[in-house]
Amino acid sequence: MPDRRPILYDYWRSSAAYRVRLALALKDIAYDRVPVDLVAGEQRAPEHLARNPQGVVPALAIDGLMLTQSLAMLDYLDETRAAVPLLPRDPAGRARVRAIALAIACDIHPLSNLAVLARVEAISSPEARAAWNRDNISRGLAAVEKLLDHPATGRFCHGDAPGYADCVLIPQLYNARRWEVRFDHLPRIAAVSQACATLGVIASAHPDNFKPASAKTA
Ligand SMILES: N[C@@H](CCC(=O)N[C@@H](CS)C(=O)NCC(=O)O)C(=O)O
Repeated sequence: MPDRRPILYDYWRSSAAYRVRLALALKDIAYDRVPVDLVAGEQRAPEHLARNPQGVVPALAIDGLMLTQSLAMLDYLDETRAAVPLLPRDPAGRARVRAIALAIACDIHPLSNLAVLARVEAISSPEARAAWNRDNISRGLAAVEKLLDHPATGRFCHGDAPGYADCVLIPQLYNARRWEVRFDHLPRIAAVSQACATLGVIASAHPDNFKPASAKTA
């Protein structure tokens, strides 16, 4: 059994880090948290680049390893901590759940990254940046809604317990609200969001719980 608590290098508003906070919470894994202030540029400091050469959060120190990439962390946690499985047991179910997660993590989220949005603004305007990001999130969530139109969807993305895909969807919905992108017209996503909102374990990972007193943003 591992003898040291994992350390999550985290930023309160990072949706990639929020995925890992959710997975740790669902699996009831105690961990320590080290904030990396993305607004202050701490992700590009040498000490963080030594943890994550991509200069992003999260990074997870666990079992003597330093993991990068949030979905790799979810997989590692599921493979090494069997209690409360995040992924279904059957290959077809796992493929489905990973497809939902990847549709968000690979196809929606990267276009909303801080560095990408800053570049969009630099070559256009703050208004164009917001419109472009809102359009990206809206179109991406509409596709996820179609993926959820499936018999395996239950109260949550896959069945009646929260798991891997919910760990990725919930942070993306946080981002959607932040950018005033509505999803109440997407009934399956709205239902999963409501089901998640009833669970204290999911609420425990919410960014507001980790917002530093110094944060200027709402
Ligand atoms: N695919 C990566 C994405 C990580 C990522 O993009 N993190 C963002 C926050 S959500 C970040 O640290 N951005 C810093 C920057 O753009 O400078 C993962 O899932 O871990």
